[in-house]
Amino acid sequence: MVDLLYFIAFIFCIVVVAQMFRVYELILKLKGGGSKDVVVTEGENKTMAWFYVIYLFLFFGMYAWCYINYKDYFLPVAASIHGEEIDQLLAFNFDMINIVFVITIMPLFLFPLKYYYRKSRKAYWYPENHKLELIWTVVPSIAMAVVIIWGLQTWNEIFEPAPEDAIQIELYAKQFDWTARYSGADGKLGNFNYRLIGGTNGLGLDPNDENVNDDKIVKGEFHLPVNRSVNFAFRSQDVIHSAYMPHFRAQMNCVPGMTTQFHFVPNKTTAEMREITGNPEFDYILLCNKICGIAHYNMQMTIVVESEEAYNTWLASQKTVDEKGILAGLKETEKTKNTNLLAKNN
Ligand SMILES: [Cu+2]
Repeated sequence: MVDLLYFIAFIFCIVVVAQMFRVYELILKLKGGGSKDVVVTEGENKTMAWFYVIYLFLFFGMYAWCYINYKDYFLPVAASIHGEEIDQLLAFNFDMINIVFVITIMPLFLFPLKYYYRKSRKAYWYPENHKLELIWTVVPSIAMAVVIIWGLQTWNEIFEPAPEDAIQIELYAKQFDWTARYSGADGKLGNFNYRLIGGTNGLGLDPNDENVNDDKIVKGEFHLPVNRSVNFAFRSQDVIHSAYMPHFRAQMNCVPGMTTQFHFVPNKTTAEMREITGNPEFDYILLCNKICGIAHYNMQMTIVVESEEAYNTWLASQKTVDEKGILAGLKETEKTKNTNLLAKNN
């Protein structure tokens, strides 16, 4: 209804403007000059040309002001090895775009001043220039090729399989929180099945898989060692979530029914990052970056990056699935039932 009123108001505005022009024409006619076209003088042309120049400086001024004023809202330096490469690639793209933008926009707004209509001057007929055409085809082609080749190389490097000695962590998403699961001493994450989700077993861990018992389940905050490759497996219980770790330039969807993966090497500890940002409160964070429901905003986890010794001490202090008794509640009969279900499933 409101939209309709806006539309009607818009139509009335057009009618009013048209009527004003009609009145203006009638006044001109009364003054005796009505049948002639409106003549724009050289002076008026020049004024308009200067407005273009003023606009140009206002525009670039605003551009610079926004950049300086909102600099604090940008992400700080990347805290992972591949993140630094992504930042370089992005900076190269932006530098190139900015240079071309300034080079093309400046003449666009300065030419009106140089070439506004004067009676004494004739336009120069300049139909073609093969050399110029060759330059403006070849130079952007080369720039484009550099961006694509560099981009593909970076992409391939990032998505190479994780190294053998990578730390295995599972990030499990559900409405509305995260759970991190670390592989135990065996370096293997135990099996799971969605049919086993229930009671204390929120992750659907398989009680019949021996690798499960030494896994460690962590909530609220998880730790990573600096300069070690970390391989994440992402799962979701309900809807699509997205694990977003902005400071490491990492994001991966968590999709129900499948496991997604991403690995990276964090290269700055939380303490180092606090110094870099000048913020003693700084913490790395894991966020959900898909609007997954009403408490989506609250779906986060703190990440602590520290030395390998500190990480090992922290991990040792965490209780295993066995110690927490997460699967103890599962009766033997249920275990058998579940085993049968799993067998049938496979
Ligand atoms: Cu979510």
